[in-house]
Amino acid sequence: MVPTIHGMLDSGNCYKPRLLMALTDRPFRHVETSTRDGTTRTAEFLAKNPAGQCPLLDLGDGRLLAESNAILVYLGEGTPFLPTEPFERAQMLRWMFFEQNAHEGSVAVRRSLTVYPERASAATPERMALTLANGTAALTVMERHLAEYPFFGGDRPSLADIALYPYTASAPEGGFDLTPLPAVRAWIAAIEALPGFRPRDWVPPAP
Ligand SMILES: N[C@@H](CCC(=O)N[C@@H](CS)C(=O)NCC(=O)O)C(=O)O
Repeated sequence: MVPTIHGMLDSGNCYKPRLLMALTDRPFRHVETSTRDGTTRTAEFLAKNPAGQCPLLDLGDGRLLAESNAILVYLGEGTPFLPTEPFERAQMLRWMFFEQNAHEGSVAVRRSLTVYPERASAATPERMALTLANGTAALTVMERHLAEYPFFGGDRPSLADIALYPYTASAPEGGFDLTPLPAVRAWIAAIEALPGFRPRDWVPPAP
């Protein structure tokens, strides 16, 4: 059965599973589920994910899975993007936790405060300064890692790279300057050169 990914095209979290499916050339359905029009707050959607967030994976047999990085781990099983060697797998998970703890809450949040007019009232000078400082710190951690290693979690791309790519690539939309981060820019180019790579607004043809 072809899985369905409920997601918002403009969201980096929702892009992650779409990108994995594109890179592994597998079919799925995309159902546009936007946080901006209230779709994630309907009773029907809250019954599927009480957190009221997308992405949400629907396997079509009653099983539902929320949290973008958990979805990556499930859909990544058996693909080259999920290392089987225990230490390599743990390193991949380390960077996926980093993405959620240190990166997404600043780099992604500053972008949403910048690009969504409905969030303008939340974009206080203090919040913009804090997300800029924290996001720059997270991007600098990535730069230091990428100065030594080509990817996150091993010598080849893993789910950690797919988790970190969307909001790093769109960081300039949130006012982050990637010019002083050459290793991050080279890594972004390497991800975009992977066979099967698709941009954020890509949706698959109907299966
Ligand atoms: N940790 C979650 C975060 C998901 C998330 O924040 N999704 C946003 C869209 S990018 C959302 O649905 N926001 C609506 C809300 O939180 O009410 C994940 O990685 O899936």
